Amino acid sequence: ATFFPGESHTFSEYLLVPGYSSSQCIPNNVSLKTPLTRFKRGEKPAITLNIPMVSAIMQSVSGVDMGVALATEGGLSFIYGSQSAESEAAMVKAVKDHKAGFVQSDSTLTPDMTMEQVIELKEKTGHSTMPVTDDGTPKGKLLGIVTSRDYRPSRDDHQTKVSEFMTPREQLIVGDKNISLKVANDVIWDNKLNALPIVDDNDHLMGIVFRKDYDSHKTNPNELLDNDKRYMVGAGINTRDYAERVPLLIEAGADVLCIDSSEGFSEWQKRTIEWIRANYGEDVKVGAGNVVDAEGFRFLADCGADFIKVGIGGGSICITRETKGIGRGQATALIDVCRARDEYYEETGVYVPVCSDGGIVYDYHMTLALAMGADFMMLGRYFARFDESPTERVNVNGQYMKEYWGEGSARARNWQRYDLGGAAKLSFVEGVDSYVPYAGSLKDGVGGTLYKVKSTMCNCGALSIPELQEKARLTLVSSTSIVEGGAHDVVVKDSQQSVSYR
Ligand code: MZP
Repeated sequence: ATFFPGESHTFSEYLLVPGYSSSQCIPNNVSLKTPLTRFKRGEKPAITLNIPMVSAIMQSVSGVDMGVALATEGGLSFIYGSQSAESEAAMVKAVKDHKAGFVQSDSTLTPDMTMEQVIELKEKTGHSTMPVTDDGTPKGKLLGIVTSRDYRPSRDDHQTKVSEFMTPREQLIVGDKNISLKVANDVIWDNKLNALPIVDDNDHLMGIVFRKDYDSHKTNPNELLDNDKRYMVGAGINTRDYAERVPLLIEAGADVLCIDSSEGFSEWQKRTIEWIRANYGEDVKVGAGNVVDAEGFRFLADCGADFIKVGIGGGSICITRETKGIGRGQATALIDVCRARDEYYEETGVYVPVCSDGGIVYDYHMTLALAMGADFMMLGRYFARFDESPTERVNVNGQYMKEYWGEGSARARNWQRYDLGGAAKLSFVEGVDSYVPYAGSLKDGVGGTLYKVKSTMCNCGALSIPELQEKARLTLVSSTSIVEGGAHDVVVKDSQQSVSYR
């Protein structure tokens, strides 16, 4: 056997030691731009992210709403692959087709449609808010809106008619089409709705402005309705059905793919990448993983992976280490792999971005991951807490929670992620089904987190991620000093305080 020297550590065992900050080091001057895909020295990556965050390839995290909301903030979602290739492709297409503030023509309803039909349409289009017009087309007269709250009712009666649960538009429309969002916001938020319909002088539906599009209360809705930018989106694939799945995802408009596997140092991943290269050359971008050491990184880099994910057993819902005894402390794994990435770059002139996947608990863990060399992070638990994750918000003992389950849990039954060949089935579980505290909108959550990341970068004298990686000074901490790091030897008045400060 080979014994790795030293122990493997987690993020919580490290701290950053501040460096010199000049007067230029203010959060507003910090850029979080980062490469997503491999590039040669002197060239630019084909895909860059504006923020170093991608959402996990999981049923309970990455659907259409997450894809749109995260892309809006400058990150990227990987739509989950543990569904049929057709429904995954439909989700990819829905994100690509989603225009800020605009309603797709196939998402309109008529008042006499049944709940069952609404749900069917929702599954096809992935939209969480749908307008109801008198003739079912966007040209028709707008009668109301059906929101995701309406078509996820606990009532079983799927034969209920749309007219019985739609929100009448009279409650929503304010003035003519030049209404300001300030007024609209008040109306929408009072009604706890996420969308505002805009009609023309003849009462024809022009589109819908979604809550996540309200950048400022002064935004004129018309600006959002002329907007034709397309969102970037990724999609998970597995090492079994790629020959059928990849073409559908590419056709649907996926910008990048990622092989979703708990253990990526395998011939299966090599075969998958080879198939993609043979059929699409370098045009289709594909990430691979997960690995936890230099050897695994080099193997996937040589196979041609566009980025490589690091992390085994550190995910919040993961019990792989307990079940199989494999894995490595996330910080140590990341440091080892990033060193290998830098050596590979020196040697070959090819930079292969590294993604730290799983185990981010506090916002400061993100700054640590970037300082240790990660180009971006994949997050599951973090995003599952927001409105935009595809799961139910439930009240558990008086506290709002969102459901969050692992891809290796009995609930997800994603056997392909853990597949080692042989009979196709989930032999034992490697993940749990859980709740995470509800945390409001993605926009607010991500904004707060990244402000902290930028502030810490300033404390380290860094205005960009590469600069942080170069300048960061890290120290391991003893278990006693971890205790010292929290509030201690005082009686905290409000126990929620320490939680909200993180
Ligand atoms: P976290 O952000 O919740 O800590 O971790 C998310 C990551 O855990 C995912 O991106 C994936 O790599 C991993 N994951 C997903 N499902 C399981 C499981 O059921 C898992 N064991 O480990």
